[in-house]
Amino acid sequence: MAAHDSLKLLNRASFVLSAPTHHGLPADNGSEVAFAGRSNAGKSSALNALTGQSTLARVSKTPGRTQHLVVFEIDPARRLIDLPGYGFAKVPLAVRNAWGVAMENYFRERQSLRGLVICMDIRRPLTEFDRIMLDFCAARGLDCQILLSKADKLSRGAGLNTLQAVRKALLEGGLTASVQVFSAHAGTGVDEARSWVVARL
Ligand SMILES: Nc1nc2c(ncn2[C@@H]2O[C@H](COP(=O)(O)OP(=O)(O)O)[C@@H](O)[C@H]2O)c(=O)[nH]1
Ligand SMILES: [Mg+2]
Repeated sequence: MAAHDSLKLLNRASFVLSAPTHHGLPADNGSEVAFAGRSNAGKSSALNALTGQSTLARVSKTPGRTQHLVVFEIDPARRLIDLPGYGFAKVPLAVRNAWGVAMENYFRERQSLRGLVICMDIRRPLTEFDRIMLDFCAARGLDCQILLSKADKLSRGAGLNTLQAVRKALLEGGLTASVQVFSAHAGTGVDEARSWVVARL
């Protein structure tokens, strides 16, 4: 699909509901792509950039707020799912455990899940929680795209070095996720990420 058509499709996304577990999600048919990331990694900004809607996902300056799965519907058969941010110290341990259980169940049981996008701040990629998400994907053979976000914070050369380092780490870990640089602010990699998402919907 041409870049313009990918944007046109994703631009239709609108908020439907949020739910604490996957049991509250819409019926498990059609296809959906989920978005994960450490709190403050730039996930909401990425969702806004991909959909071409500046206010779709709330861009929060206070990390760790969203503890629900948030559903954006493109049409009755296609959805984007904003997963709760993880790994933020101010979230109580009990909530973090509930997070782990909710995520594991979602990844294990959700038939319509076609791909996962993981946002990682390019200055701090592959945290412990990122690796847990990658393991969930590996466990069910789910396609995964890593966005090395906020790439505008690094020089182009430093960004490309991180890209190579992350690819190498994935290979060494036997993981098959694909990786790209991304900046919601500068628009870097937005077309590439859009086509990855649309190809899985
Ligand atoms: N420099 C820069 N900052 C970003 C970018 N994307 C997000 N941010 C900032 O990072 C912070 C967290 O962004 P947000 O999208 O709310 O992250 P989330 O918690 O993962 O949903 C905000 O202050 C954003 O303005 C980017 O591409 N470049
Ligand atoms: Mg957010």
